[in-house]
Amino acid sequence: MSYKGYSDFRSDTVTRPTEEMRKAMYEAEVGDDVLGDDPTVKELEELAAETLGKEAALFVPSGTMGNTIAVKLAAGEGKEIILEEHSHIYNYEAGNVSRIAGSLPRPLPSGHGIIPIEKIEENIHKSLRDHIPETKAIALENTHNYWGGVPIPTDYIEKVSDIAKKHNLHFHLDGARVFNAATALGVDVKEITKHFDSAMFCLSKGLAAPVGSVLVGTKDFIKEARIIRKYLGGGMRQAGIIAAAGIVSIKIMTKRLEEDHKRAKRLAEGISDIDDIWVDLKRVKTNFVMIHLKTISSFEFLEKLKEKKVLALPFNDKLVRFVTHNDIDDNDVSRAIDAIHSVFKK
Ligand code: TLP
Repeated sequence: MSYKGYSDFRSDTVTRPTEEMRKAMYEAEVGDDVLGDDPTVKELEELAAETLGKEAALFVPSGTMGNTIAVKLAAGEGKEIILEEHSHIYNYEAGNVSRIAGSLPRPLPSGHGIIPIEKIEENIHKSLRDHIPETKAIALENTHNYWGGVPIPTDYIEKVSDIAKKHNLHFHLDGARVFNAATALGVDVKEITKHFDSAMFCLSKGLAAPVGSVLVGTKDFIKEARIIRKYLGGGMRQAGIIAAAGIVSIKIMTKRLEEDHKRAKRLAEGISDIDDIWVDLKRVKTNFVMIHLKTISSFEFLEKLKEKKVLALPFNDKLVRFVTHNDIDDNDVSRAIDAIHSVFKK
């Protein structure tokens, strides 16, 4: 289902709203949500809280805002939060972890998103003296973007949760694509989120809504989060118009993600015989395909693909990401496989 003639694999954020979403948006009952009057936003928040098994939820304009609010509440000014070194919160959220939340990130190396448990425990700092910032929170990312959309197994999450409980730390999930993780792991999303104190997920990624993310947690946590959203400028008025699309995302779009995962697998397998690139097939478990280029730069590769009407995203000079989503069909995958083969044809 190419758009303007392009098969767009840059991200699952490029999706256009579905027909059901457009209809729901058109018909949405709305009110001023800053005054607490929008019934559609309330419905979305209740649905999100129930789906993720938490007491309450807050509709926010972006995943970045959801994570920023969570870090500010979970760690806060002058306190540490343990993160994976390639996490989105640490690397790709404009420095908000310190700029806005005022916290000190403690980035730890991992094997494909899994920080060794003992490394986490070693890095928990108690404020023994005035000059040592105390650790207050741990965050995980699931699926993990940088590591190729890999799902983080629930038994590992449980172990980290035990450590968080033992040391009285807040445990936050950057679950921008947590429904992809649940689909890949074959579990209800609650089996993932039940281990966390708070979680953020995006409606505007694989779930195809035009705007928005949701932060979930306890009633008290969300009450505080609402105040921070307001002073960050995230209070939205007749937001039911966009929340209506988010309801469709949760009710319908969460059920179709396996399709995206199968297409990603097909794409990866379809190019795995090309000598000039390397794809780690065993890590293609959700909707991402990471292509390591051996012989040309990402820039050169992407220019050539663009001529064939295929778009993808450079991660670095030799690494390119392809993401499947609701606006990518089997023809787009075939076109991408052919285009990639044609780039390296001898
Ligand atoms: N990720 C985007 C870009 O930032 C790269 C993408 O195309 O993948 N957490 C994770 C794990 C994310 O991948 C993203 C967005 C966010 C948070 C932030 O969400 P938004 O863009 O809504 O602020």
